[in-house]
Amino acid sequence: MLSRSKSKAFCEAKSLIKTDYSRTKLETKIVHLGFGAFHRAHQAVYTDLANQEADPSWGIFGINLFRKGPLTQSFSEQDNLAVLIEKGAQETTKRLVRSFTGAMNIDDKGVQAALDKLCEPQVAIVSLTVTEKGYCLTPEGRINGNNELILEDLKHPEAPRSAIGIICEALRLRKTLALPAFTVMSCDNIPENGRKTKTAVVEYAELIDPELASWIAQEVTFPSTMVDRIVPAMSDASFAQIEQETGLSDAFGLISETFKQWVIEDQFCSGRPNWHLSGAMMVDDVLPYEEMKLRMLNGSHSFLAYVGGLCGHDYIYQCMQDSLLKDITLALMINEQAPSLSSQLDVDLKQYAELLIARFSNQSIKHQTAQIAMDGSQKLPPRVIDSILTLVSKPSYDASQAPQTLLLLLAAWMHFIQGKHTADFQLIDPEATTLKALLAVDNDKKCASLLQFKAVFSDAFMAHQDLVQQITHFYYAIDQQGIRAVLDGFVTSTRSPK
Ligand code: NAI
Ligand code: CS2
Repeated sequence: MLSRSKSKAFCEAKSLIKTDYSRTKLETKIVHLGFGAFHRAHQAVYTDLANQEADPSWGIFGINLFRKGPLTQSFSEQDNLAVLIEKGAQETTKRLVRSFTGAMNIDDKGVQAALDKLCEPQVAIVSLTVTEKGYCLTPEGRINGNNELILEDLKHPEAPRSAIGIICEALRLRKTLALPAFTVMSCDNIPENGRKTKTAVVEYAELIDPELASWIAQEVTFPSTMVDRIVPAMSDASFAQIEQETGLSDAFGLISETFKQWVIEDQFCSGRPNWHLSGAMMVDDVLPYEEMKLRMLNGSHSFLAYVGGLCGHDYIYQCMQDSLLKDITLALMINEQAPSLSSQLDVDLKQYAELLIARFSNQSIKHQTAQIAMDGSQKLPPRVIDSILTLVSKPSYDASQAPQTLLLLLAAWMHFIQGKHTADFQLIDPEATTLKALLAVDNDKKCASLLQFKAVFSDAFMAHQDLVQQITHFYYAIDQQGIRAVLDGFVTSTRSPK
């Protein structure tokens, strides 16, 4: 039942900026898998603003694959409206996001309800923010036939649990029903996210029905995207802040930074919203943007999560108040990540790095280092290992120029996952069992043992003995002297940014 008073309060709240197109025109043309914080503060906003400019029919229905709770009912009770507060260093914008048509948890409603939604004829796009692990890929970017969810889905593909299995089954049903295909658009922080999603879906389909796999390969488009906006997980304090700043209580409310960026490969087999009118860049090749953002922004985030976390910083903005960490982070971006980028964009990378430091310094954004530290096994290869391997493969590389900060990051991660820096540590990583098994050795063997973890330390990486020695050196330096002493000595050997 729709609670009129709640949606009325949302619509009448004077403090909120609102689009004013008629929501009766909204149709569920986008189904989003992974109805988490990021999607609701990023793609949903671009879609809301695009609807305002032209063709307000692009509604989004959100589906959570693994989350229990009264979501479906409580979201509809507020007429599928949500508050978003955008905070810059000085300025604040409070908006109402109006582009949703509904939402559900599969754990509450069952997978058939999700498949029914995906098979509505007008659905044109299925987008995803299911975290890196949600794609069930091997480190080489192929479908992981040993992944628990994939193994289960292959036993009964008509009742899938993985995002890949659900997309494939929905496409199979649409093919059978002679409905048009939909575009599958990943919005996760994965390099070449479109190409990788296509590989996952097509390779999974091949295991079930090779003819379906060919149909998908021909009919479905998988655009790559670069997505950017810092949207921390909500806490009791941030929900209370929304209530205090707007007078509205919203279990779906969010606080994000003001900055947002979206670069999209323009390949949509069944149409798309007018995102180009709401600030998204439609391009032929997203890879240079993805690489720049993943290595410079996300790589620095991971550095701050592990090194900052070991230093005792709970939030990213606190890391930026630590002038040594801030200087090293800027040097990491300019001296190590920027030279690792494979193609040049018309972007001043020094200015880009400085903008990132300013964004990280925003004290209104309570982004926990512990949140970014999660799932390191998935995040380190594209953010750190790929950069290192690019740098060492350059003809001009000599071992005296090893990317020290990236190697320190890896050594810090090896300590971080042991949790000695904090009382209530929980290792959150899809590879936690393997990592814990590798750590179940005597203290003096832990470093060598973790270096056998192939998902991060690939054969290509381990072939560089100088890198392995440097990580080992940093590992023992942190062990014996503590992270602070290592950082103090470290800055003198870091070239200052040019
Ligand atoms: P969140 O925790 O609010 O939501 C995560 C969503 O992923 C939930 O719906 C959850 O049910 C789903 N999920 C988790 N594991 C899954 C699996 N194995 N299979 C299918 N679904 C799964 O997180 P948030 O903030 O929405 O971030 C999600 C992703 O969005 C990130 O991992 C990242 O790739 C991307 N992103 C996030 C940004 C941020 O600042 N929060 C910014 C840029 C990208
Ligand atoms: C972060 C990202 O959680 C993480 O790993 O690095 O979610 C980061 O906040 C976004 O990519 C910013 O766009």
